[in-house]
Amino acid sequence: MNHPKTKIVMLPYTPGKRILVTSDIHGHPDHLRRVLAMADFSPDDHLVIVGDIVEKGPDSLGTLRYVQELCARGNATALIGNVDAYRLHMIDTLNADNAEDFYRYLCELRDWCSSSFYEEMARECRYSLSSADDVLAAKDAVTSHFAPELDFLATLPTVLSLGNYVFVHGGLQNPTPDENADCGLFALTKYDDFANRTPHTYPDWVVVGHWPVALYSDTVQQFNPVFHHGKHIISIDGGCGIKREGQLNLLILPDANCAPDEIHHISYDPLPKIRALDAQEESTDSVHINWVHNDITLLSRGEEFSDIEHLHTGKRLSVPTKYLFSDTACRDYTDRNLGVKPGDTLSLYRVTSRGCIVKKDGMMGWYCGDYEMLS
Ligand SMILES: [Mn+2]
Repeated sequence: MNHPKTKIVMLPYTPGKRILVTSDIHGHPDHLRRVLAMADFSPDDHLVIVGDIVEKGPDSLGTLRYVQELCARGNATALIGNVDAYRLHMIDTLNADNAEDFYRYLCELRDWCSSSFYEEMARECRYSLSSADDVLAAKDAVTSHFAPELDFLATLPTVLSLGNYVFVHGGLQNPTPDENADCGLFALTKYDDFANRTPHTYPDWVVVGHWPVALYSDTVQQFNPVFHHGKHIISIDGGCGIKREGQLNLLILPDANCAPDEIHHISYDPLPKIRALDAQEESTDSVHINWVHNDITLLSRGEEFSDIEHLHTGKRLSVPTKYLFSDTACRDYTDRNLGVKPGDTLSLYRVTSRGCIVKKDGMMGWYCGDYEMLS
């Protein structure tokens, strides 16, 4: 198997050609098909897939094959993500000493999303995996049968420069693409919290995935692309596969030299849709408990709701008891009431005795009025 290395590529600018950009598909080929159909993706467009193609979803192999097919048509470029690169590394270095750890990891993915990239490949080679020995026994068959797919993944570029934009999964360590040629692959693909941590304002706008956009706010829980104007960064990871309420985002650039304010986006999530029948006022103040700051003190535990204090903001609030990981940590939650008009379409996430937790135009929150199901 090829070892993925940092690779910087450039594509020529074609005036008037739309550039569609997505990232972090994580084993959800149907999400990708849906957003491309919504955008009327055609041979006249160029699609950029900004890494993390496999894992954390139900169909990694199907996603990889679909991405290969799109790239083979000549109007798509896929970049490697940290999860893609790390999975290749794990498969390549799988041996008797680490097979137990590898098997434990596959079991975690089975619990989380019922599948994993390695298990899907092993299954196609007629291996079922119920122990570390099984994992090891499948390795030769998997790596030889899937050599074309694994090589495709391993040889994907890391950074793409196109018109006024640069694309990379995690972030750029240095201002211009070429100055990153000597950076290690993981320095560019696993740049956590890039928009906060980088000291640079980039000469060309940098489009990244990797760090779910929802992590950028302590007040609102939202999944749409975020434009960091001060640093010239666009973060697009809508949390597909990582957050159950997440979405796959697709940026649409009318042209690779367009201004950032000409970019728009569409997104897809599979949540059921409802039509609101009542109006609701939007909160003026809200908190977003997110994964980076999810420490809490449990004040009182109830059957459906529990009272907590969120340590990062000091705010006391009531959360669904199911959201508590433990007495000291809570999953992602917002107490925001969304502004809703009768007739608005909402994605329905959770129904409670106090109202529904929904998403409207990428923003999560409560809706407590009446509604009808649309799907
Ligand atoms: Mn990633």
